[in-house]
Amino acid sequence: HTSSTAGGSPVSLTRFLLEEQRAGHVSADLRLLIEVVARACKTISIAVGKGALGGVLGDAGTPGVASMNIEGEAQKKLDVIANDVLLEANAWGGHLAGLASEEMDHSQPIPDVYPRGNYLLLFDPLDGSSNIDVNISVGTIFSVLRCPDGVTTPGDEHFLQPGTAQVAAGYCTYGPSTMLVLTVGHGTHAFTLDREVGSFVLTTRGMTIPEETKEFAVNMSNQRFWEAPMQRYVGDLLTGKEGPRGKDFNMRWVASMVADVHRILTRGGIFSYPLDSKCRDKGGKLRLMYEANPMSFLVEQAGGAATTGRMRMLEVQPTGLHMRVPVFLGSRREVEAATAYHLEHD
Ligand code: AHM
Ligand code: MG
Repeated sequence: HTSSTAGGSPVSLTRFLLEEQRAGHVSADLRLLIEVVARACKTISIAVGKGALGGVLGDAGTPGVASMNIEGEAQKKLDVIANDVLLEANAWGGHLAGLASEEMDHSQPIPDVYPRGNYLLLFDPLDGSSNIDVNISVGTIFSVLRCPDGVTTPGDEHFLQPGTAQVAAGYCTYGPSTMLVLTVGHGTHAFTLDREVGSFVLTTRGMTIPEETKEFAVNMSNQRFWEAPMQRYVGDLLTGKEGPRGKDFNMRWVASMVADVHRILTRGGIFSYPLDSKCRDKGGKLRLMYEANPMSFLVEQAGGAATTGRMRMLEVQPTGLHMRVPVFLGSRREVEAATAYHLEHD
């Protein structure tokens, strides 16, 4: 890790982004867009942090009639609040052409009353929201694409670009501390919210995921629903030192992707949400465009790897805004091992 301070003084997100702009890594518009997303994350962090005192826990909708998102999942009040914060913050900035969210059936072009820019923003406003009511970390995940040339009013089809086309991606984790983890394609960097000052401060420049790991993350209760190669892969992990992998593994599962990925970016590991017979028809549980792709971009930029078990995640051609995929990401050698079990089986 290189130093996160310049000449001893802390580097704010604002300063970091200005320096990235001077280095030719981001345009002025992209810099401002990331600043707006970061500001929205601060607002969401305040709402999440109030917990039961803010009257924001529980399901959205009127009592007894939970409101649902497009996939028929019950929305939490904070899902709706976080979505509104991100929509409102980004509508008038002038750097976006359109937005898409896990919580909205279709993308939205920026309203005509505001100037339109060249970028498309996708987000999961509050991932892992089943954890909110039990005071466990949740997070916001986002991905930025370019709006195709000549398109002024983008529709869903203009968002369907592979992950390699992302120009920026990140997440904000609302845990014991609030952290923003960001890539613009030149490494993965972590910022911690200084709550007194109200600004994100660079705390790790150039996160690096160890190549090898002895820690895996998966929802083991789905074991009997997995495909044969996944059964075999995890079976081999569980036999430990005596088995073909020759080492003992530890397991972690927060059930909040942002928290699980943050742990992996910090100390290594493999995260997987494989195909199972319950989610087979849907293609997986996690969403490609605003969960798997931004996380895969961050992980690759930190020296890790990300696949569907069969191919590099970032090369998947999306077929729908809410497309789902199996996910394997983290320590490079371990992701390669898990992927090999699948490819050898096919
Ligand atoms: P969500 O977008 O509805 O919150 O679902 C995504 C979450 C991930 O954060 C987490 O990795 C996964 O779902 C947990 O799934 P499970 O409850 O099956 O373990
Ligand atoms: Mg989600």
